[in-house]
Amino acid sequence: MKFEDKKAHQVKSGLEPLSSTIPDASNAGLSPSQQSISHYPLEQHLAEYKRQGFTIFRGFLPPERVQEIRAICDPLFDELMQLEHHRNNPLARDTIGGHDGWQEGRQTALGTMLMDATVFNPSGLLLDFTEMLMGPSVQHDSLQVAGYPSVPLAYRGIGYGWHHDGFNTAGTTTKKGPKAYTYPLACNCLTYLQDMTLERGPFRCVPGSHLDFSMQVPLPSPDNPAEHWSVPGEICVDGRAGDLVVTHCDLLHGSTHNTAAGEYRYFISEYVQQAGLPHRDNMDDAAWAHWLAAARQQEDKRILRFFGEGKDAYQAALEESWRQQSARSSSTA
Ligand SMILES: O=C(O)CCC(=O)C(=O)O
Repeated sequence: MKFEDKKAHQVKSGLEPLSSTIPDASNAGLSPSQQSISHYPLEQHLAEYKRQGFTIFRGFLPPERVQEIRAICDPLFDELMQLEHHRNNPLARDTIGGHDGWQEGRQTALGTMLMDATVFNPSGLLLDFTEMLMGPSVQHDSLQVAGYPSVPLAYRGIGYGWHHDGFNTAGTTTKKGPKAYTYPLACNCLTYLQDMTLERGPFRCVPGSHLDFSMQVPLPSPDNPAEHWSVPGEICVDGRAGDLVVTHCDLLHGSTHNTAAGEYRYFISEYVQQAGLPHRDNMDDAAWAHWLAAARQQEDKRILRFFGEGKDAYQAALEESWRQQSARSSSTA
């Protein structure tokens, strides 16, 4: 199939406001700063997340914060896009931070700003919600900002880059068919920095694919090259500037090409995982060293745990329960 014919496989329903599938409910239980972000309680976000494999928190970042971040990222991505590998592949995205770290000069300040905007957001939502998803022991894995260059208009509305995220179970079995809900070992907290119109390239996913082992990443073929994938059941998510989308690592998801002329497509990715798993970022990164130092001083177990330190009551209780279980099984052996 030629690229032109592929357009017939684009998402038919366009941008679907997924949050409207959740009935209105009292936002009792949310703190005042959380209430300005969500109109329903965290339990309902959790129910939505379990059903769909993701949930959206509208207006997680205020517009001035979004602008501040974009004003810093624009020149940084201008420089990155000059690099040789972009000349050879003008469709490719690039990232700042993540496994390369935030140590380098002016990027450290950006890393601090992004950590402040997301994990240390005044609403506290990111930590509260990821703890709800994975139990109270969550830790940082990787923080980065991804930027996608604008590509020719012929790519408008075309999805690509389908994948499951790190620590998914989908890639570790040959099973097909329904899968019971299991809590994520990791989840991506994606904060969008633009209104994700079809031109700018909305987040794409197959809702419910985290509950189905049949939902595998489509393989590229000469008829279906990697940059033009489309997947049955896919939808576009109508993310707006400042919205936070939290995904399950088993959700099949991807991107849409950015065809907004002269604009980068951006998002912040804060990848959060179960404490104790191998993590990609350096926990001592200069960009968040002051939070770690303050947590050590104040013996703030939650933040110490988030940065990979600190044995607390929760871990001690797990170890005690493990000890009791092993004692029981050896006495019955
Ligand atoms: O491009 C997007 O909107 C999603 C990004 C993504 O899938 C990822 O960073 O894992």
